[in-house]
Amino acid sequence: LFAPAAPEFIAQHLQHPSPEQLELRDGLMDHPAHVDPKFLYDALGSALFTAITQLPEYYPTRCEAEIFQRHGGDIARHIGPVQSMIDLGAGDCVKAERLFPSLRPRHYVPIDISADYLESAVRRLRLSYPGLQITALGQDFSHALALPPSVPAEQRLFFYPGSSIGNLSPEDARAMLQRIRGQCEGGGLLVGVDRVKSRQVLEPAYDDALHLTAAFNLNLLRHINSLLDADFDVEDWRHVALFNSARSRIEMHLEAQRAVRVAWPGGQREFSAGERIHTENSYKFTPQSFADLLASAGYRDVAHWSDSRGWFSIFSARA
Ligand code: AVI
Repeated sequence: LFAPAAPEFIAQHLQHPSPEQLELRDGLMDHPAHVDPKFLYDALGSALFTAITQLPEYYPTRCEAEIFQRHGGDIARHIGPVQSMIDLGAGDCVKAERLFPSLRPRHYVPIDISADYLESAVRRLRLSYPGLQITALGQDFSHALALPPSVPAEQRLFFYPGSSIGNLSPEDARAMLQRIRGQCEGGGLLVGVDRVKSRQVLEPAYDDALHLTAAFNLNLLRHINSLLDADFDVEDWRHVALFNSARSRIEMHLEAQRAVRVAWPGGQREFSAGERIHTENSYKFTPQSFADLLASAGYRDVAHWSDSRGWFSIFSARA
C-alpha cells in the first residue's frame, strides 16, 4: 500500500527525528500505548470527521447549530463587538461562517493543524467575503498559541466550537483556556462543550452503524505509517469506543485483533491480541463542571445556552 521511504528519509529520521516523530514513538512504546488525537487529522481524517458530523448518531454538531440558531442574538449581545475572530481547529470554517452575520468580525483567523484542508476552505471564503481580512494559520495550537502581529490585540474573540476542548485532559484544557485568556485581554471566548448523558446516546455517536468513526480511528494508523515510516496493517486492528463514566469521557482505542509486530526505523513494538492503543478521549461536562473549569482558568462574566434536549452547551465568557 505504501511506497517504501527513500533511504535519505530513513537516515534523516534516525539521526534527527522531528518532535512529532519522537512524540509518536514515545506514545507507541508506552504501556498502554497511546497516540495524541491530533494525529487523527490528516487530509483523509479531516474529511472523515466532516462526514461523521453528518451522521444521525453524531448529535453534537446539530445540537450546537440548534443553539446558535435559537440563541444567536443573545449570544452575540453577550459577546459584544468583535474585531477579530480566531477560530481554533477551524476545519472547513463552516461553523464560524454561520456566525459572520451576527458577530460581524473584520478579521477572521482560522487555525488548523491540517493546513491543506484549511487552505481549500479559505479559498472558498475569500471569494464569498471579499471585504473580510483572512489570516489562515496551519499550526498545532495544542502547546502554544502565537498570533501574528497583523491580528489586532483589541476585541479578540476566540471561537472553540464542537467540544474540541473535550479532547484535552482536564489539566491541558485548563492550560489551553489560560493560554487563550493570555491572548485576548478584554476580549472573549465562545466555546462549545458536550454534556454528560446516557451511554445509550453517547456510545453510538462514537461507534456508528456506517463505521465512519471506525474508519476515522483506523486511518490514524495510515497517518502514523506516513509520519514515521511504520508498517501498521489496518486489517490487524479494530475500533473500540466506550463511555468511561467514572472519568466522564468517551474513550477511543484501536485493539489488536491478533498478535502483531509493528516496526519503524530504529524501533519496533509487539502487541498481543486484544492489546490496545488509546487514541482519543472526549470529555463530557455538566454546566457546573465546565463553569468551574472556566472560573479556575480566570474567566469571568460566564453565560451559557443549551439545546432543547440539554445535550450540548455553548459558553461565552470574558477574559
Ligand atoms: C473533534 N472532537 C470534538 C470530536 C469528538 O466528538 O470528540 C472528535 C471525534 N471523535 C470521534 N468522533 C468524533
